[in-house]
Amino acid sequence: MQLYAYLRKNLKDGRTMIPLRFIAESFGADVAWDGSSRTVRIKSFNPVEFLQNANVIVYSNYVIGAWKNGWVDANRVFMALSGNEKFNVYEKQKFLGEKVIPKGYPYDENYGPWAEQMHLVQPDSYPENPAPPALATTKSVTFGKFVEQDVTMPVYVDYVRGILADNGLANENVYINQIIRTDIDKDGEDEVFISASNIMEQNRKVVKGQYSFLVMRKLVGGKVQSFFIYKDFKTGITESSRLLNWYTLDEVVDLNGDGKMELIFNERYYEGTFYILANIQPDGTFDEILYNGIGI
Ligand SMILES: [Ca+2]
Ligand SMILES: [Ca+2]
Repeated sequence: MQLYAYLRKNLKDGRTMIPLRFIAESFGADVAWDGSSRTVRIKSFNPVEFLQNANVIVYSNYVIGAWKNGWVDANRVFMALSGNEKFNVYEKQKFLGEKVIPKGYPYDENYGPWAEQMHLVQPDSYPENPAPPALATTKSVTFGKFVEQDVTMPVYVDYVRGILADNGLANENVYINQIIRTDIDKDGEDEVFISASNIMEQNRKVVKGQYSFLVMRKLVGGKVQSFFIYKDFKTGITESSRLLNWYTLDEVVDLNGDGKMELIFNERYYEGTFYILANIQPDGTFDEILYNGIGI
C-alpha cells in the first residue's frame, strides 16, 4: 500500500474530493443543488447511457475504471456494467480480438464473496486456466513503447548497487525484477523503469537488509535523473516495521485518447495485489488516477 501512499502525496485532489457533479455527470445524470435543504439531488442515473462512449478499463480481470469526459472509478463502472459489453482484449500490447466478458465470477469459495466487492470480471478460461494479465477496453487504445531489457545488464546492476549503497544496504545482493524501456512523454528520449527487490513475492516477515524499489531514469536537461516511484530500504527493524511491497510497470497506454500515456502499475504484498493507473507530470511526479485490487 505504500506506492498508493507515495502517489497520493502527489495528488492535488484526493479521490474523495472528486466533485460529485463530475462523477454524476460522467454517468449521464443531472445534478441539482437544493439550496433550502443544502443537499445535492441527482435526478437521474442511467448506466446504459453512461456506458455509451465510455472507455471501460479492465486489467488482469479487475475493473480499473473508465474514461468518459473524465476518469470514473471502479465502483461506479462495475455498477453500470451489464456483463454483455464487448471488449477489445490485448495481451502484452498485442490485440487478441473482441470478447464479451461476463460480469462477476461464478460463485465459488475463493471468489464468490469477493467478485462483487473487487469488481472482478470473468475471463473465458476461468477457472481451469486463469487468464494471464491482459488489458481489456471497450474502445480501442494506443500503446506506448514497452521494451523489456535483460535484467543482468552490467550498467543496471551497477546502478542498482549504487542505489543500495546510497541507502545503507551496500552489502546486499542485487536482484532486478524488471527493466522496461519506454518513452512516456514521446520526446524521443527513452525513460527506463527499474524494479529491484530481494524479497519473496509472498514474504511475510520484515527482515533487516530487505529492499524494494521502483525507479524511473529520465533525461532532464541533458542529465539522467532518478525518480523513485516507490522505495523501502530496511536498514533497521522495529516492532512497527511494515512489510515491503513489490512493484512492476505492466502497461504504457493512452486510455483516454489525449495523446498522453497512462501507466498501469502492479503492486503486490503479502496476500494482496492491486493495480494502479497513474500518469506522470513533466517534473517526474506521478499522479494516481484509479486504483483497484484485493488484499488484507
Ligand atoms: Ca521521454
Ligand atoms: Ca492519456
